[in-house]
Amino acid sequence: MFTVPDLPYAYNALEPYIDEATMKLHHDKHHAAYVKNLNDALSGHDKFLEMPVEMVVQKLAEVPEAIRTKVRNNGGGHANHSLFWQLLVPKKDGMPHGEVAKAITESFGNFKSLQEKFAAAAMSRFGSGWAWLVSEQGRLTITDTANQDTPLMEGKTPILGLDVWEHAYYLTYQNRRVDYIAAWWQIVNWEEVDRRFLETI
Ligand code: MN3
Repeated sequence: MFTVPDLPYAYNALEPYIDEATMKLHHDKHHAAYVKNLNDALSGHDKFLEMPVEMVVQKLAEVPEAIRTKVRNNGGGHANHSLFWQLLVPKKDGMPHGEVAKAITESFGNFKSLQEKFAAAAMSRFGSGWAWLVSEQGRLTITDTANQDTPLMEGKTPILGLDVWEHAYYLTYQNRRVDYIAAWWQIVNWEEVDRRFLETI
């Protein structure tokens, strides 16, 4: 059985960048629904219920076809949101540091260039999905996925991800996804990004 992890901070800790009502809805309703639907879909499939969700989404080909789409959508939703909460932190300096900061300079020239390319991916994702920073043995690339798909499904390791479903930002930012993206940079947990980056090299 899968469970919704607690947030590592208070619901209002990310204000004014992400508001308390959005965090409550997003964590307690949206994320909880993915977990419930995943458990329902995998009921009786103990092999998958005992795996970490990150492994389930890497083994979709082994999931019975009748439930595969449900597991893809809801397993992806659970994996993505579990990661997303950890990648946020009450505002610090908003700058990458550590080894990942060096890798950003190597891969993109500078942090601003990464931000521009990442925002372009997040803005061009039509409808619902995610933008990602992926590390392949230390080489950083930007990608985006539809719905609740994750780079894990392609054997890649996401070290930073941004939820661009409207439920992630609509209460504060309405249709202004670009403003949400700009605000989100202020609360990225770069220590956690660096920790995940170090595991890929
Ligand atoms: Mn979401």
